[in-house]
Amino acid sequence: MTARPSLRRDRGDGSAVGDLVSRARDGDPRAVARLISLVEDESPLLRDVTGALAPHTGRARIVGITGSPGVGKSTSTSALVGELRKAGQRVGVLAVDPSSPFSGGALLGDRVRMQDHALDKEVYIRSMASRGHLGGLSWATPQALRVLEAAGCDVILIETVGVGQSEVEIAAMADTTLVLIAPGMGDGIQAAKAGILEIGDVYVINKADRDGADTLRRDLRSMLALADRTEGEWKPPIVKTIASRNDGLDEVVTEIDRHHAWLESSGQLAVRRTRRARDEIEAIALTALRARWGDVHGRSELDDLAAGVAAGDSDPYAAADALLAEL
Ligand SMILES: Nc1nc2c(ncn2[C@@H]2O[C@H](COP(=O)(O)OP(=O)(O)OP(=O)(O)O)[C@@H](O)[C@H]2O)c(=O)[nH]1
Ligand SMILES: [Mg+2]
Repeated sequence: MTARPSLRRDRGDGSAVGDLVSRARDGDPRAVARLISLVEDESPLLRDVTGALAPHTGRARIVGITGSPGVGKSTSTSALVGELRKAGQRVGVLAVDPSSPFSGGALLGDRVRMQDHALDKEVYIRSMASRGHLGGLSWATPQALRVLEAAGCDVILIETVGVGQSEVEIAAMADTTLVLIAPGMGDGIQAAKAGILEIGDVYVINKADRDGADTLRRDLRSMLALADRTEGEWKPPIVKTIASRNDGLDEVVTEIDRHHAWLESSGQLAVRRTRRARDEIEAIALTALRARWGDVHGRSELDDLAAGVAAGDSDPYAAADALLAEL
């Protein structure tokens, strides 16, 4: 951990933030780390930070990596970083753990795995936890992405730990979502359950060194053919990899590139990014609203209104209107 000198004395004028952002843009990893910490800590400087970052965002490709625990996400992420570095790309990695209240702990193993890239100045690696934020990941992750974009990352990989809702949330933040499955994990059935048939842009059958990879590929292909996918004519490819041996990741990169080209030519890139901005604005607004609601709720207004409704002096709609007028 790097020490964090206080920024408090600079609160309000934003000059410390401007300095941090320009250092981050120059590729200073400590400045990048500090900016992400400001995001995580919900610093009062956040408005200044996002304001200063805005002109430098919108260029990176964002790739989400999801899949069941142990399927090989971290191994694949590390191998992908290697491939992308070969192509001269600056890479950001955001490992997001929605279930952990602490960043780092659960992802320690991943950090060790990522050590191949620890000394590469063109790679930023950061783990984040939602820490029980109101609005959780939907609010914090996009801001961390902005920091990495401003730092000049060409590609940002988001690895999520966990299943279900978080996978869908991450998919909504990515331009391209990779869904990893592996033979022998009961993934054939899980796939349909978790809704991953709808979110994948590229499917990766990892651990292809194990028995059952071809069967899994066949099953997945027929399930995908039946799935109700709405976004145009993109047919998600299925790639086989052995991430632990660095095998097949070049093909994954090719498919990510092909998907990106399709996103651009079909107009879907703009659609997805606008939708993402919408979600982001909504998450920020709802978080603010909840905070204000908490303020109102904490006072006695609600109790008074409730007593009035219970006594028949008022109706609940009028009471709700009165409460909203307070916000
Ligand atoms: N046989 C085989 N093992 C692999 C392959 N890829 C990864 N593994 C192993 O599978 C285990 C889990 O890999 P991780 O990359 O940590 O999986 P993960 O999806 O990040 O796991 P969580 O973060 O816990 O959800 C490790 O022991 C890897 O070495 C592969 O292609 N073949
Ligand atoms: Mg992992």
